[in-house]
Amino acid sequence: MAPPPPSEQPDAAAPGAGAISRVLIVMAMEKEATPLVNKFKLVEAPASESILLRHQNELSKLYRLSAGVHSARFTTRFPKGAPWTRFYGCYKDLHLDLVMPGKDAVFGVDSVGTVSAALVTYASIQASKPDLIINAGTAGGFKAKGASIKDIFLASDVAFHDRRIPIPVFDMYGIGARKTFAAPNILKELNFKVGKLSTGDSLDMCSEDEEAILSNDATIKDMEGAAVAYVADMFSTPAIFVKAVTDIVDGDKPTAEEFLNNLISVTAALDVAVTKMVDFICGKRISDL
Ligand code: FMC
Repeated sequence: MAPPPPSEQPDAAAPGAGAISRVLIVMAMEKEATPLVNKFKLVEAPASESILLRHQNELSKLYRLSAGVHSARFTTRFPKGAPWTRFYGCYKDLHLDLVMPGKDAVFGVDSVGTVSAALVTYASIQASKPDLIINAGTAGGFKAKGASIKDIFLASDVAFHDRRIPIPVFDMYGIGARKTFAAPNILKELNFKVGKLSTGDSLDMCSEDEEAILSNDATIKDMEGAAVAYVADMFSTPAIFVKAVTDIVDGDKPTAEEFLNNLISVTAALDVAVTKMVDFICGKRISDL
């Protein structure tokens, strides 16, 4: 039988048996992602181009050059019309894909929130079959639970706080509480804080949300984490959630103002944290995390 085309070949050249080779980073906002795109020297996959074909070309070049050290495999293109963006590249022993839901077609702002996050996560898992997902982003923090501005948290659990369905069992489905993939060695090595993450589709917090967040026992609050976790679990892909605190939810400053004032400086802290994490992941197996 003829050998399969390069894009169908297994990642035989992965650094060590069982080592993590493909990492998918899911982020919501361009401002959060740009420093990481630069740091990892990722390049943008043009929306209109056939990703499959382009990667086959890249691969055959790589195979010619170095007997295939890296597979740049991303076997399905994003569908036409989706605003999702993808940056990719090799960093040390890893193939990285950094994806974002992109800009809203009508308003031109980052498509933050659960719907877009779930969609782009779904499409990216189908396309790249990552070994590991990192959902990185900003979050609000509760000072009553020990959060401060610029803290970096690894979420131990995720849940929703705005899916109220007061019917038995549907209520629990709505909350959707789940444990995240435990990464004790990342925590030990990188000294991040640990806390539960609560996700909802609003930046602000009404009293019903507050009650739900308290009952979720959350230390941090975002707009994507539990949605990414839902999709990652559906396809049995380990996912870790690294969140940097831009605003103190139970403080005295208006959330939107505090968020915008701190976004750039906190994003810098997030990028340092994600870089350290990716450096740690290099050459490790999932079970080493
Ligand atoms: N509440 C909810 N989300 C956020 C937050 C807060 N106090 N601070 N920062 C965020 C994150 C969300 O996940 C969004 O991606 C973005 O920042 C705010 O639109």
